[in-house]
Amino acid sequence: MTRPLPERVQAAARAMFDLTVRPITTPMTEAEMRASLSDFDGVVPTLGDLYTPAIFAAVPDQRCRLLANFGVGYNHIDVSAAREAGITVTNTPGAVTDATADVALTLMLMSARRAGEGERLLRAGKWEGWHPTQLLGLHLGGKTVGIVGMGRIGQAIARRCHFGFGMSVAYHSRSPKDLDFPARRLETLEALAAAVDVLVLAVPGGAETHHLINAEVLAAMQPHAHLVNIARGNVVEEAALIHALQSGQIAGAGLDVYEFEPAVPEALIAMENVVLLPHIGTAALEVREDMGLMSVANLKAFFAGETPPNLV
Ligand code: 8YV
Repeated sequence: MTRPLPERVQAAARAMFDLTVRPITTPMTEAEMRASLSDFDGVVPTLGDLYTPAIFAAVPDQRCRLLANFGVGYNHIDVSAAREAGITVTNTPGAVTDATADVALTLMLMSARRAGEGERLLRAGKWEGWHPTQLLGLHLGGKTVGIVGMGRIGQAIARRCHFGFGMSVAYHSRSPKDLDFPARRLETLEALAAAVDVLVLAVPGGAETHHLINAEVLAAMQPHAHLVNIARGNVVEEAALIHALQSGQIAGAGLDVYEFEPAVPEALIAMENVVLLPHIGTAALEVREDMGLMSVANLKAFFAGETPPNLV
């Protein structure tokens, strides 16, 4: 395990394997990445552990046969290079869905209703008391949410918006989806951006979605609209987002992920109309336990000679 995972997860792994837990919380260094491939049969890596083609190439006779990623997103692993090296990759879908959707709603509400700004005002001792036109935000009820990427997490967000807030749902995805709630699919990202009050990003990270939200898409959004990102930071061209916020092209943003995480631009920190969370999409003990136990189940099946349940 490349980071300390919850005790229940470590215990489950220890019951079946000779377990080594790397005791620190930062991503592995390149030397550690190489050692992970040469010294272990299976690895449970996670966000920030960059398995690039160069890392696989540097360890030609690797011992590792499985990367059982902790997390649904695996854009830090070059899966085709892993495959070429004869290494299987698995992930943890399902376990993360509801918790991540909840954080999308947290960001939607915080951004639209100016919650961060209000809390900062109060904590700074600057609240002079209620009045009828103070901190007026955007009411979400009856508005339109646009979901970019209608996979498991996108659908969980859409359901919360439709059933919980009476919002209309529009989306853009590569292929039409068979959905159990009403939703309108728009052919282009620009058309979706122009049609909605809140645009929420729920696509996987990786080369295909890098800078999907660029200056053109942001320019298509309405000036009262908000952008929410719970996916991966580099789905958004951060410099273009800063420009769109500074110039009033959009009203606000709620972010859980950043292009150069954990670095967060000072320009974003300086703006009142931006909600900044430190990648807490799945940060609840039971969720992290479920994710970890899923990784362990993948390891167990793989080393029993079976097809792991969550093959990438
Ligand atoms: C994880 C996530 O906590 O599952 C994912 O892909 O983004 C988060 O919920 C973290 O990234 C570890 O993978």
